[in-house]
Amino acid sequence: MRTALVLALLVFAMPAYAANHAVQIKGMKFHPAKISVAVGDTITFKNADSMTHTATALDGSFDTGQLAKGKSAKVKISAAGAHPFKCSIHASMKGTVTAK
Ligand SMILES: [Cu+2]
Repeated sequence: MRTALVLALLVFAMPAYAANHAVQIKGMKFHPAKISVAVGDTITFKNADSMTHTATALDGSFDTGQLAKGKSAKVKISAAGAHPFKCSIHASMKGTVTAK
């Protein structure tokens, strides 16, 4: 009984339709720079540049940390709304994740 309840809660908490989106960092830019997602989706940022970058939300909702050349990080978008982000090393690198 208890196991069934726990399983039911797990299924409820992790919808099967959560999607992963890919953003490439190349040429000091995010590709794409504007990403539309559903709340609960994940985004994988991959750094294809030779220098280190980050993807850091201005509202603190996500942060890849420092990504060296060839590294990637997956972040989860948990809140609805627009989340502007930037590279914390290069202020000119900007983008926006919009979640609904
Ligand atoms: Cu950068």
